[in-house]
Amino acid sequence: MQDILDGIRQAILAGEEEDARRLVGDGLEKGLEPRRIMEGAMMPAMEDIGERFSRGEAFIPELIVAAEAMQRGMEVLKPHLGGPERGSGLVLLGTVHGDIHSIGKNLVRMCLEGTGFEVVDVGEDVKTERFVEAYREHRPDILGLSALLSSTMQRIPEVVEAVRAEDKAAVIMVGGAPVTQEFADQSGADGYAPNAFEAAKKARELLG
Ligand code: B12
Repeated sequence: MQDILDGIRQAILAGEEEDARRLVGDGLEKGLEPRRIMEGAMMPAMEDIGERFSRGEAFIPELIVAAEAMQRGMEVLKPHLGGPERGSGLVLLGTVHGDIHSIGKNLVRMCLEGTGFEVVDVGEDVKTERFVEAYREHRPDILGLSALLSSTMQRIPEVVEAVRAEDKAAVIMVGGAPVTQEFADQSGADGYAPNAFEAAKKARELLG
């Protein structure tokens, strides 16, 4: 099994979309748990490429092809993340203004959908006013905010405040690589989760 995990990791790093898709399928067929594929191969690949980028050994085009290979693998994984429950609640989800990172948010969406939540995904680079408008329109049970840059995470408290002005009782969950429990608390959010699996658990917990 380790060879399949290594293969998936290599395929994502090299931006080989077809290999990523095929190997994720092979792993599932051979009985690998979706969570193990995610945490043992796909997420480490993105961490690797991120570290190479920080060291100046990888550049934006490599990040983009790796991200695309990751998305292809995720498409294969998605139907296998499903749980039997339905009707858990509605989550409005988006990445904050100035931030175009989508992979983590999409993964959170998949895990929420897989565990019975309905998700309205407002996309990336979402202005604070747009979050408020969408909140007013959909009246979700939970608002989920994603931020991947230390600069854009500063938008989180702003969105929390604006949405709470619309609805004092809004339940807000936040996440993204630079976001911590401490930052979530300081921002006035109700919940934080470090990854998509924990996000689905946290959403359930927040709704009691
Ligand atoms: C892929 C990538 C890109 C791709 C994004 C493609 C896409 N469609 O998403 C591209 C090439 C476009 C990109 C661009 C940039 N990037 Co970039 N990128 C990454 C990279 C390599 C991986 C991110 C990722 O997808 N991770 C995998 C997912 C699964 O993990 P995740 O996003 O953390 O999400 C998980 C959790 O955080 C959590 N979560 C996420 N959202 C939410 C929401 C809720 C509600 C909850 C509960 C949980 C939760 O669950 C998720 C799933 O488990 C990271 C490095 C890294 N290791 O993170 C850099 C990184 C985030 N990028 C970085 C930078 C600097 C940039 C650029 C500024 C580069 C540039 N000079 O142009 C631009 C910014 C563009 C912009 N305005 O947003 C830096 C950020 C540094 C910082 N702390 O501010 C990083 C850390 C790289 C580095 N080491 O320097 N990037």
